[in-house]
Amino acid sequence: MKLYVAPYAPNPRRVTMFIAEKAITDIEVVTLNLQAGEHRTEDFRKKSPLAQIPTLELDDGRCLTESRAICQYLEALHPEPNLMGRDAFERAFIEMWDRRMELMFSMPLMMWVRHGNPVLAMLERNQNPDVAALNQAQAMRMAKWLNDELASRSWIAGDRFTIADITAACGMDFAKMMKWRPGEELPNLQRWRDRFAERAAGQVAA
Ligand SMILES: N[C@@H](CCC(=O)N[C@@H](CS)C(=O)NCC(=O)O)C(=O)O
Repeated sequence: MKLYVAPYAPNPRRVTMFIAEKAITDIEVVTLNLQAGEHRTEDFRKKSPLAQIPTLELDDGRCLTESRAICQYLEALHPEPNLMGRDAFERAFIEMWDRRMELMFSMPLMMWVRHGNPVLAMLERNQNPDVAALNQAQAMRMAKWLNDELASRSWIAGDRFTIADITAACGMDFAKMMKWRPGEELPNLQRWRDRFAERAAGQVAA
């Protein structure tokens, strides 16, 4: 199988962190240059019609996009260590947290960066400072809430590491491009990120 990624791109990193936690070694990683538009070629659109990465290409040529769908596929192929839940309740509980982290935390952080950092103007062609500000405010509200949640547990979805931690960390690390980190203002969130750094997923470069 081949996984298409790009440096600094948070959604592909969600999958490479997932792969690192599972210690999967048989996936070839192919790095695209987004600045050069390598994901927008006619050839690549046959694999990923929306011209997005990550894209996982199976050995028989079938392709999956959407980072969470790719993770779900890999979880089925490599059930241990479990990152997405074992029984009906736990699977739904982890998905609940993962969706919160994706839609209410990482997405606003990413939109803040995409609309607020001039380096990304070639990807986000209609950069809008108001969109950046709205998303920054939403992300900061969520960061504060998450900081309070993490006062009483080690990981986002409970007492063990899951995909929800990976999803949150990808968004958070991308926001370094806006020079944001939780730091002393949000100490529980910072401690969670420091714990994350000690794991296999924490070794995956941005
Ligand atoms: N919902 C998708 C989002 C994928 C996505 O936005 N990928 C970005 C890189 S992080 C991309 O391909 N951007 C290309 C572009 O904006 O032209 C997922 O989770 O995989």
